[in-house]
Amino acid sequence: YKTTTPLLPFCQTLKSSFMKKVITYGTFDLLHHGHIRLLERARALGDHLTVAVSTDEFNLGKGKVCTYTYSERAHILEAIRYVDEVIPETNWEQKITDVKEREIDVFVIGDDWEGKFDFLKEHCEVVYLPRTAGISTTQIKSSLSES
Ligand code: C2G
Repeated sequence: YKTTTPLLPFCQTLKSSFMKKVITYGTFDLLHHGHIRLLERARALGDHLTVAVSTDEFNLGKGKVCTYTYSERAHILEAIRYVDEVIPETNWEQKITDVKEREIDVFVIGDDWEGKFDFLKEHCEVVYLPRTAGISTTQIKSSLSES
């Protein structure tokens, strides 16, 4: 028999209510294995990973001038198996709204930010992961400029 109410949306709603959703924020310029290890570990904390990528304008506020534009950085992140969704990070205030509206269970970021986002603890788990030593976008830029 043909069901009148399509099952797919129901299954998606059901799935989304049981999925453990993770979010992280960052610039992710000149993507390197430190970023990939962060994304891999973040994704492993749940069933779905959203990455909020800093826009070019927001990066200027962080004192960062990116090599890749926002759309290039977003496109690269969308190609990573650990990333399920990419959204823009446009300001410092959006995290609580993002966590609430997207029903996020875990906020993850590298421990260079240790303690900086503890205000999110009343809304979700907050996990600071050890950074990968010996690699950074800044180091990549300087080694390229020396060569
Ligand atoms: N990272 C890492 N190991 C590295 C370099 C980066 O684990 N060697 C992590 C950072 O800790 C961060 C993520 O990779 O969790 C992205 O790093 P950046 O692009 O430098 O992000 P950042 O400028 O710290 O932006 O609102 C939060 C900010 O947007 C974070």
